[in-house]
Amino acid sequence: MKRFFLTMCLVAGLAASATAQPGYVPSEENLASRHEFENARLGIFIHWGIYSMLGDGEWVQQKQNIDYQEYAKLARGFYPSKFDAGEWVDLFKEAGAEYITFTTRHHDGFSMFHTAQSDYNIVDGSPFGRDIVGELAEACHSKGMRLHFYYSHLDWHRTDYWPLSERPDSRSFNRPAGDSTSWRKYEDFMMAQLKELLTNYGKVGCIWFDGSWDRTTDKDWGKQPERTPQEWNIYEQYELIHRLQPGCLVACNHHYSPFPGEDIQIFERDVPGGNESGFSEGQKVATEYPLETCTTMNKSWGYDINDNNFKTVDDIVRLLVRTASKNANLLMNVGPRPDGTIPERSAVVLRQLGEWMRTYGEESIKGTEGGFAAEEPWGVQTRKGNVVYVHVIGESATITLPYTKVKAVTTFNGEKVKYVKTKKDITFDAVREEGTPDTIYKIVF
Ligand code: FHN
Repeated sequence: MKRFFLTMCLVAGLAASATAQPGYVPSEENLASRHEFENARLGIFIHWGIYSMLGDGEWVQQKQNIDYQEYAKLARGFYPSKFDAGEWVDLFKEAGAEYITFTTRHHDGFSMFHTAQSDYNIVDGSPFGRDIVGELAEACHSKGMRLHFYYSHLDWHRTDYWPLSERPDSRSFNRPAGDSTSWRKYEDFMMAQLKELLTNYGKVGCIWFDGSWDRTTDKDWGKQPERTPQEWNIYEQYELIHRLQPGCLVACNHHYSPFPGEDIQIFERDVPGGNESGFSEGQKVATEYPLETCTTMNKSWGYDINDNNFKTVDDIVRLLVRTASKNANLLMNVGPRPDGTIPERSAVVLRQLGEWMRTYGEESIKGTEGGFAAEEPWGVQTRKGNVVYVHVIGESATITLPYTKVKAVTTFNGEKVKYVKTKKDITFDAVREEGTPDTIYKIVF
């Protein structure tokens, strides 16, 4: 009887997971990666490619409607003489980041890694001739930084991609139209590149897809999510990734809830549940997946010489605290210059963030879970073990929280704080100290 009961539970469990993720059950290794990922809480996004030479962001080809062959000539002048993968990784480690997500190939189609699938790549197509992804991988692996790869689904360079986009605003950039076999060729190209990325660079923490919105049968742009994946052969891609590296997480920035086979949910420029960016409308926050919010340090992803709208370290700390309180990682972007250096404003802010992380973030952000309560005007909460961290990032306030069995309320440094206890809650004065982005109190159970 007991065995029958166990079998039924197992069958019911499999059925439930089959409904949620048809054909995909994450491996033990994958679940362990998800767990590691969730503990990280801070990653660095790097948008870097030949577009950085024009200093007008990674969409410059689209913005300025540049002929595809003319744009491709940028590659012949790309020589980032100051690029030093080790220096980058040291800086990102100093900031407190646990992983980096690098644009191996953005929408412009130029591969920042050595690929045998096309000469339009950093080794065969630029005078620099060095495999940037390879050097980053080596630096990451030797310095203990996890490495994630951004990979664009859409492509503004290849002729076998055009005219596959169905967006009304899409452009040919003067490409001749592909023939009827084009799509299959393009799919094969992506599969072969993914295989290279997953076999030539050691352990990969995540493949982070982007750009799938360019080709969809969903003419309402977002109202029929179930129709999107078939357009991109994503299930075959996801299967390949999980087969080659079972621990590699699959992410896709399609702005919907995760599709089967994906391992994390992404929010672009939004704390999960919010929709300030306009990208997150209708995107339900999944409870069964790790979450990630990606955002820019100024307003641009790729290097933009005129964009001085940099966030301050206080802005970033508050954002990090808010994302952590929603169980999400923050993936903070930098857009390196064409010479391979990280813009000073970004580097300075990252170092300041690192100081904050070492003092407060290691304990109250990394390895924490979100708070039990929603965001309040005064701030948010995170928790770890027997401690709830109260982050006062807004106005000082007298706050009442529904906690019982409280042993103590203290400042971050452990000084006792007076509180009033009732049978159902505690109340204390949460004061935000002048000059700090976040004053932290601990509730110890
Ligand atoms: O078009 C891209 C953009 O250039 C950038 O890479 C961001 C990062 O999330 N994603 C796309 C827009 O959704």
